[in-house]
Amino acid sequence: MSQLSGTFNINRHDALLITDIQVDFLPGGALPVTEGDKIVSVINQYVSKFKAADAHIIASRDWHPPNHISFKDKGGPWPPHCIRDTQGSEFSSALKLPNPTLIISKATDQNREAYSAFDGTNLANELNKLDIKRLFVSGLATDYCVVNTALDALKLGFKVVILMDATLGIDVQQGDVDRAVKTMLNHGALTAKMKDFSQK
Ligand code: VGL
Ligand code: ZN
Repeated sequence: MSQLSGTFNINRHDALLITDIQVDFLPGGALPVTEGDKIVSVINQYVSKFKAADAHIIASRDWHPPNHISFKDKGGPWPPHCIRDTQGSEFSSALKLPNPTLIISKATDQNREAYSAFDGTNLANELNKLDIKRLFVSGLATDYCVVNTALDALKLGFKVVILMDATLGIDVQQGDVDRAVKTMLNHGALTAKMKDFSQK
């Protein structure tokens, strides 16, 4: 057998974290990530793989109140987006979330920005309850939610693998995404693509 593939064997101590695959972050939405829709089918493939290996599926969502501090009219950097319980905050209809999926809502306080899925949520507790040791991170946006979530996970002692074919970023400044990836690697994250998983 070739050793060139199958680097990662997924098990029940692993979780696939699907970051913010919401209508507003996809083409046509309020804060679209260019080609963000292209990774949704890849994420669906990862979901199948992780399900088959008895691993956990977690989906985060940006879940802002109507006057969130990050919105331009409140002095923040972003157009209004992902306002809770609106169409823009819904998960993409192309995303195939299985049952059960653990849903983590973040940045829910009007006066506080929170890019990390750990910030102000019970994600760390949930991971510990489920005995999850390693997070495979996918979704949007590499240079905001993904990097902040990954760094918090590493700080908390979880292993982190960034799924490079299943994440995309905004690149407000050219190079932001590359810098975010370097930062995650410097803090101990690994990267992987579909070919790095065993085919079983
Ligand atoms: C995000 C910009 C604004 C993210 C959230 O989840 O990456 N980016 N709000
Ligand atoms: Zn936001």
